Amino acid sequence: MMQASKAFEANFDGLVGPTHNYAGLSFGNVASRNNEKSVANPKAAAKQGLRKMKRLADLGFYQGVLPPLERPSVRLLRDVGFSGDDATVIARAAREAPELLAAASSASSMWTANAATVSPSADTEDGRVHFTPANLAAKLHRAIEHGETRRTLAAIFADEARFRIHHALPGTPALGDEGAANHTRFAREYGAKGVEFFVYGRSEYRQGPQPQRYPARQTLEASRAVARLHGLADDATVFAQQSPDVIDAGVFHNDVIAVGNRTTLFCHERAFVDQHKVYDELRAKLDAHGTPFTALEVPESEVSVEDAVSSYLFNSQLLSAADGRQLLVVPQECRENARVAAYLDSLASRATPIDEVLVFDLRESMKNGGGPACLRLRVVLNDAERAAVNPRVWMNDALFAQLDTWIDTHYRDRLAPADLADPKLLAESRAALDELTTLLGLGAVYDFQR
Ligand code: SUG
Repeated sequence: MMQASKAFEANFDGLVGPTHNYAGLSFGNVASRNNEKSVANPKAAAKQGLRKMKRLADLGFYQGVLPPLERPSVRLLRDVGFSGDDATVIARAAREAPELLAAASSASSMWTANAATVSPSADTEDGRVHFTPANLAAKLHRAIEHGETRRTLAAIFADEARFRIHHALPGTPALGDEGAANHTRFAREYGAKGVEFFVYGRSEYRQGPQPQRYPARQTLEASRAVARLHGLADDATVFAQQSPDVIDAGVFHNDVIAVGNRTTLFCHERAFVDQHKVYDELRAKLDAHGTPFTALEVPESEVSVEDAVSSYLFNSQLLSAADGRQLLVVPQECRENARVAAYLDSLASRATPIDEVLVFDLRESMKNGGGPACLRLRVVLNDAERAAVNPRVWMNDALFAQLDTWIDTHYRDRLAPADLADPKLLAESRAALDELTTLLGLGAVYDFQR
């Protein structure tokens, strides 16, 4: 039996890459479709994300940075038959298959909640922190992330005695896996044994309700596979189905309708199939090791699912400060929706586990359906594990200043769909990433550096 050691939660945010754009690639993600073909501002996007990281680091949270992946992915374009030198490959793809060039150019790795599922060492059989990069099989532009993501994670969590980085599950519809966006962990303290909560959209082999309009990206079979790979005990896992109706309303990941932290689940009343049974199972499994559980449920009468999808109220970060207070980190859009703003204002006068609300402008990412929670990967680490993390990726004043200047040097402030055909974008992006690997001490993680 492992001793419960002192641990904390670190958030690793994805730095927005230089090719951030609006290509409308994610059917089922309402914001992605609504903003298709509008003009993006990669510089502003990267700075918005960076400011969130800095602010949370300043507040005393452990905040890390994950680098963007190499985009455009010339490798994808070659895999689908375009040939010649890199500039020719891009020119041919732009002419013959602009949608494939858009998929190859997406900066989607910024949403690191989809990078992997992570289980802390307190929960796993072998006492290591386990990572399974998500295959993201539902969307081409995301299905090309996991190999590079794995390489990045291995450069940051390199100590194999402490970190186990699996390969992604086979990328096929039966095993569609979207990573931590559909995974939540509850525990009394971060270092105590927890209960891991996996939410899926459909099952490949068992009959059950399915969404009719939009795809369910995560399967039960994938969630179970990840739990098995991580060596999680049956009495410390709960699997729940997301309600198909909310997927059809634009809830393409569970983190668009629910967020949890330690002993709190904050969610909409329509989030899950058999919602009260889900709470009961969570409560019972947590109670078995003396951990309390509170579900803070928001009723449709106060905030509709539609309001939740447009404001991203639940795509918030629920963070425990050092003094034990819980902070809810929400996007600006929550203040712009009158019902959501009223709900948030009412928290002050209600007895809830949320003590304070912090608001961030993340508009560039939000226009692609990525809020505060999408931008971060949670990794619970004890002191020894933290000491084993590549130290250069932790946010602090010096790294903030370096990255701010780096963004100014390398990023455009305007990127329209037609600009993806510009061969200069590849050179600019590689120059930026090359310098970034030095800033973050990552070594040669990108194909173009090997
Ligand atoms: O996979 N958007 C992402 C947003 C991911 C949000 N992540 C979480 N909820 N955890 C997606 O749908 C849009 C790209 C475009 O349309 O250009 C996009 O990929």
